[in-house]
Amino acid sequence: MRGLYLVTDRGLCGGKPLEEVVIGAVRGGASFVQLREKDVSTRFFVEEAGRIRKLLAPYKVPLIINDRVDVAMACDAEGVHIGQEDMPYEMVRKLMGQKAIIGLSVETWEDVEASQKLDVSYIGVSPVFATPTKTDTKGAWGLEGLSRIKAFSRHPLVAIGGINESNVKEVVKAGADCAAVVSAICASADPEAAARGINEIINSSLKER
Ligand code: TZP
Ligand code: MG
Repeated sequence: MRGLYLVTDRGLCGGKPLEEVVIGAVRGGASFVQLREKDVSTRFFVEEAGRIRKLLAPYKVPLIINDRVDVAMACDAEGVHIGQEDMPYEMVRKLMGQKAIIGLSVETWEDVEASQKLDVSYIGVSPVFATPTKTDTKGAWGLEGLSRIKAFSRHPLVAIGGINESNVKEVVKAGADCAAVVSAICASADPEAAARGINEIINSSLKER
């Protein structure tokens, strides 16, 4: 897991269709797309996931579904992202199979320690910086917390929370393998240009590391 990781938020897309934002982000260089839906029906979610999976297939970009293992399985998504209160990792692995990408959010040091016993595909360091996009979080890790996790963890790190073009270099330098971004792409008038700008910084910073 390396590079730019788009997490969607339809509420932040303004008038733009979500599909347009996703395609723009991928053309701009996003390597992973997580479909995150909090307020849609299951029917809508599975239909949308199926459409986005088809959209991503020619680009070979994996689709990761937030929270919902059933939706991921129903639309044959490559992965699922779970939080500490979602279905436990072992159950998700059993349902999704060995090849699936399974990401787990870590919000406390105890979460980081516990994750070392699990064969997750990555841990989501959440949030690195406080962000209005998600406010039900437990305090921000900051760059210091991220470095501390990098030194300790055997898993790839996906950093999320308040990341944009102005700070992504520091985030990668502190240890993120992937930077996950919501508003800096979804709320941009030009998601492709926004993704390209951030992705170029991620790639150059990874090379310098
Ligand atoms: N999980 C932790 S922070 C966050 C999520 C989904 C939102 C990040 O949004 P933004 O707009 O990139 O700060
Ligand atoms: Mg969740």
